[in-house]
Amino acid sequence: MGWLLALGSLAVAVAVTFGTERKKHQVQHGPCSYTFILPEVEQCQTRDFQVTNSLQRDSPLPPETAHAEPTWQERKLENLESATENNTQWLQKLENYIQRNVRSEMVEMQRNVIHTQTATMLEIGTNLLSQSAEHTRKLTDVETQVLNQTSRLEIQLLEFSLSTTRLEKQLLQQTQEVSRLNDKNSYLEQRFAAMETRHSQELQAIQQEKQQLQGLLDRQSRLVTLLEGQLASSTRNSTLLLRQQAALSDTVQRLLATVTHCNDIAIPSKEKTESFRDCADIYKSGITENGIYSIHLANSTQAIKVYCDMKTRGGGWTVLQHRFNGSVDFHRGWNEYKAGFGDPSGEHWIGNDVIHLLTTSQDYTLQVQLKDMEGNQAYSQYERFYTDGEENKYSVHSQGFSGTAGRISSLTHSGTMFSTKDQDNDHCSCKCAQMASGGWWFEACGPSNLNGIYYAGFSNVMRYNGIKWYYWKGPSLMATVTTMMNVCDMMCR
Ligand SMILES: *[C@@H]1O[C@H](CO)[C@@H](O)[C@H](O)[C@H]1NC(C)=O
Ligand SMILES: *[C@@H]1O[C@H](CO)[C@@H](O)[C@H](O)[C@H]1NC(C)=O
Ligand SMILES: *[C@@H]1O[C@H](CO)[C@@H](O)[C@H](O)[C@H]1NC(C)=O
Ligand SMILES: *[C@@H]1O[C@H](CO)[C@@H](O)[C@H](O)[C@H]1NC(C)=O
Ligand SMILES: CC(=O)N[C@H]1CO[C@H](CO)[C@@H](O)[C@@H]1O
Ligand SMILES: [Ca+2]
Repeated sequence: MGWLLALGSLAVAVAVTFGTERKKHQVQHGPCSYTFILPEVEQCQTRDFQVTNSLQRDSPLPPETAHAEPTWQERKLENLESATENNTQWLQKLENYIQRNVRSEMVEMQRNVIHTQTATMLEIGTNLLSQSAEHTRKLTDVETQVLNQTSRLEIQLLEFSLSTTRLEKQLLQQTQEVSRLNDKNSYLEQRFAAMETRHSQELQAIQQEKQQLQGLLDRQSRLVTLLEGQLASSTRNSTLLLRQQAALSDTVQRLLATVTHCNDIAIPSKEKTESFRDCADIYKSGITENGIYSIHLANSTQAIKVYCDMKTRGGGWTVLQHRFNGSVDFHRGWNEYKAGFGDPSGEHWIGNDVIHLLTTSQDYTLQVQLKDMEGNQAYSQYERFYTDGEENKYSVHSQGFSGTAGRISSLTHSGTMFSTKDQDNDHCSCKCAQMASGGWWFEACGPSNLNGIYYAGFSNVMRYNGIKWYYWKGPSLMATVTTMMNVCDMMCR
């Protein structure tokens, strides 16, 4: 193509340069004809004729040349002819060459071009095809996607519509429910109102009843206070009566005591008029016979019968306890030991209250006199002796031990409380008064018990519950003995 264009332009250039000049020469060579346009001779004045112009000089001779010498002209003509011939040959060669070359190259070129074009076109075509296929595929993809989306959207829409219908249904149901509930509610409200009215009526009735009851209660409480007042006054009346009765019985007792005392001491009415505190008092008044006398405890008008030992160690001993033949039972309870038992003329216990009152009214000495079956006698003495009152369980207090009945005191130490079979105040987990019998100042249970069981006759049997004064005779060796506890004031020391 490029070739054709170049040749075309050459031809045009030639035409432009010489087209308008005088003469045209045409050369026919095979199928190709070559036209040479040569300029007019008169225009070429120069002598040095150029070979390059020889083609243009291929024309009839200019008029100036015809006027020159014929030999030179002939030579020149010959030269021209050969040159023309050479040129023609050269041109032919050139032409041949050109033709050959041009043709083959043209063909080649055309073939090449066609090939190239075809390839290019094919390539382009395939490219286009592939591109279009790609586009088509993409388009299909897009389409499927769109379809997918659409279907999905449709499904969603369907679901939405379904759910919407469901929701609508539910809404409808709920609406129905709400209306039903409303109905029920109104029904309940009616019932509630009815109940309320009934309740308020009942409440009113109850309140009325309550008021009635309140009135009744008031009346009853008034009655109760009235009754209480009556009860209190009657109680006062009864206590008054009791007190009167007690006073009367006291008076009777005193009268009886006076009578018996008058019987006992009929003749020595001189001493009787005096009031004695204890046997020492009586002894000091000049009476030295053993016997039963009346004494008055401090600040008391009550007379107490006591046995007075006026012989032993100076005399004037007030006897608290005496045993000699076992005729009296000493296994007794708290109240009997408190009040005393037995007769002063026989075996007896003077009583814990009397012992307490007597021994705390002034200083007293205690003497324990003991005698065994064979007639051996011994004694233990305590320079100071007293007992507490019942509130302290008649605790014993003693000091200043001496005597012949053992080098160690057999009386339990100070502070030991009194115990009986019915009141356990000892320091034993057992009950000493029940084990050892009688009432005594048991510790746990201690080395003495002058109120144990009185066993008559000789015996080698160990008896835990017999009369005991350990540090004189050991445990329970005191069968058939005489015991006496007596007290005396300063006089007897
Ligand atoms: C739609 O696309 C989703 C993923 O984007 C795919 O899981 C599903 O299978 C596709 N559905 C259809 C019908 O092509
Ligand atoms: C209490 O005694 C008085 C007189 O002493 C008597 O008037 C009154 O009725 C008695 N009360 C009772 C409840 O017995
Ligand atoms: C007896 O009375 C006197 C005064 O009258 C008093 O000091 C003394 O403590 C009383 N004794 C007893 C044991 O009550
Ligand atoms: C004990 O002595 C008293 C007074 O002396 C007497 O009455 C009684 O009969 C005696 N009893 C015995 C068992 O000896
Ligand atoms: C005028 C001219 O140049 N003539 C030549 C033509 O060709 C032959 C042989 O090729 C030459 O010998 C001439 O001189
Ligand atoms: Ca005990």
